[in-house]
Amino acid sequence: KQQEEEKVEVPTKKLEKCPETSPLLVGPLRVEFNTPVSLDKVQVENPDLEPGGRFKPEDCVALQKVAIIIPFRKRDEHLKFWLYYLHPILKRQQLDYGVYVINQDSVPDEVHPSQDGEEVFNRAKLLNIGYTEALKEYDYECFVFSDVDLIPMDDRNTYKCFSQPRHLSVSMDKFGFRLPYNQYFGGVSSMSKDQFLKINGFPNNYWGWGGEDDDIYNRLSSKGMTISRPSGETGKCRMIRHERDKKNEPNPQRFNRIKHTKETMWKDGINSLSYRVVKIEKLELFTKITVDVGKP
Ligand code: UDH
Ligand code: NGS
Repeated sequence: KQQEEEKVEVPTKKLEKCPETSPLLVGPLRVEFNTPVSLDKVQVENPDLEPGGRFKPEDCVALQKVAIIIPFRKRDEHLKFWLYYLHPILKRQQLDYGVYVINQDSVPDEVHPSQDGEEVFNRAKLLNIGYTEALKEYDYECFVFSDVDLIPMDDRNTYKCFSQPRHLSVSMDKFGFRLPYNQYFGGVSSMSKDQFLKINGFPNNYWGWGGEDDDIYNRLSSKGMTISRPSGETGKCRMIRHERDKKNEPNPQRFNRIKHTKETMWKDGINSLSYRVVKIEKLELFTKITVDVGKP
């Protein structure tokens, strides 16, 4: 009788920690982008997600709480593939996770209507914003920063954090499944809150394409951290082919900027981040945060 009453008072049974390696993993995956996917299909296939694209395993306590941050503007087709492939993978990895799409706002511009008033894209600043906004919502301990067009080809490439900052997209199809150079830190990476704060987050002043990932690498290595990576086999991934985006032209200042990371990183980072949230949408498959990042 007494036991029964206790059960009523404590409705959730005490769960064990999830195992270090998820038993649900299947290894190599088929990844292709020939057949478009619809958000409806992805929703039907993932009925177990909480609003805003949140998930946690039902029968064990996830080892990490992970916020996945995606820098974004006008890549809806890519995002559909990303959601289609990644949700099932992340669930099999038994993570307690949420997906945050940080959408750089496009303000209609009366003077140049054809350009849709777009400002230059700023990937690293969007990532800083994602870190900040995700933490307002949940006590995340790990942050995965992922381009929208990169899909892992093996679910053993766990989207979590390690004792050193992790580079996950180590073996991309477009580079012949090799690293383009040893210090390459672009594509998909992960960092614990501590690791991220140790480097004052990411630079906010890389407008346009290139160099911001090298700046992040410089920050990490100047603080004595090393890069952790999966094997070339586990780290295989495919990039969705695309043309260069408008308003994300190569940044001519990038070479000069990455030479001075050590001096600039304490002035420019999470401690100097400023932006304006335009809209937060809790969609079924992800949380979309539209932001005004300002201009160069
Ligand atoms: N991104 C957007 N919208 C943009 C620009 C960038 O969502 O307009 C995001 C997206 O998550 C993307 C990431 O920022 O995956 C990195 O930007 P990128 O895809 O432009 O970088 P990448 O190095 O491509 O993949 C560079 C241009 C390649 C041109 C190849 C022409 N064949
Ligand atoms: C380097 C860029 C990185 C970029 C990498 C791969 O040259 O930002 O190429 O680019 N660094 C500089 O320009 C300083 S990719 O082949 O994916 O277009 O991530």
